[in-house]
Amino acid sequence: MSRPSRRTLLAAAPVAALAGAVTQGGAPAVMVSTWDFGAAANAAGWAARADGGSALDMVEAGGRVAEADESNSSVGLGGLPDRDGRVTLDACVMTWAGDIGAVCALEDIVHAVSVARRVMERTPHTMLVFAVDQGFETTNLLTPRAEAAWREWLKTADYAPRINSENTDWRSTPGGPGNHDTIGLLAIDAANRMAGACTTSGMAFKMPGRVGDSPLIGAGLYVDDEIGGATATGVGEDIVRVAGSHAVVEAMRAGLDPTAACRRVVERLARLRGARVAGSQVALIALDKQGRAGGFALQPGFTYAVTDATGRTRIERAGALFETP
Ligand code: SD4
Repeated sequence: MSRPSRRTLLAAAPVAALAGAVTQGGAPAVMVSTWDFGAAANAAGWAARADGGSALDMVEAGGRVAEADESNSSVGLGGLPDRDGRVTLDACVMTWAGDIGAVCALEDIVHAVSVARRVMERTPHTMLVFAVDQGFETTNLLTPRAEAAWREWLKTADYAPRINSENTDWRSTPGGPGNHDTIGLLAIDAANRMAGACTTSGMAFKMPGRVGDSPLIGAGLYVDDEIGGATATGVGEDIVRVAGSHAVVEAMRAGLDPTAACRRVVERLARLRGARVAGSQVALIALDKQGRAGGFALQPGFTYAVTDATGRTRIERAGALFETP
């Protein structure tokens, strides 16, 4: 079967005019995170801020909420396993000062974001592939629900349809429970410093050892305290190709607002990969130092949670490249 050319693909998938423009509205944001379930994460982050916590404390607190949420099948406890039935987590953090920490393929520890922070604060390195023995409690991350989903998957053991099946979930219920995904968080503290975090169990039924974008600074997360930050969710292989989060921050540095910056990077990916991204989701969110939040995705249905300094949270629906206007 012949593949449509890039030109055909882009012509067939018109860009929604001004999609995402609404995401610039509202009071200045102090915290933004991916998906509707980011609202609960933002509430924890906002509480950390109110307690005098730093931007790093805010994103860690938020990430931990998603990691502890068993119903979220892409983060922490309850995450869907690799094809051998092992749940492995990837996470990273980045601060206003350019301090970074990351962990990949972490097993048996729920709070990968805290391990990433520990790597940053207590080791001379920025990324570790094995868990650090620093007193983190160990837990079996494979919940009965995730195990059942894995056993069901084993019946076909076909990886590609799993990506499409995620797509089916968010196409059928945009913003609904099927949308649970990696969480990326960006926050500004009371001292006007920014930090970010990203935490995930990665793509369901991935090959053992596979690492996506989420623990990679520049791909799943990037923060520049002069400009703002960005974080990503979706098919990590595609996010890495364009160093997605760093590219968004650089687009903001060049003068684009957060939504336009995210959109520019999604468009770049579509030009680069053409039909090969037609069935994938890639979504980016950004927060600039003026407190403007924005986001943009390849596919419709992506939402993100934006919280202002008063603690008020709104859910924004991102514009998408493959959205029918
Ligand atoms: C990854 N971006 O590992 C992450 C996971 C994700 O839907 O967003 N999954 O590629």
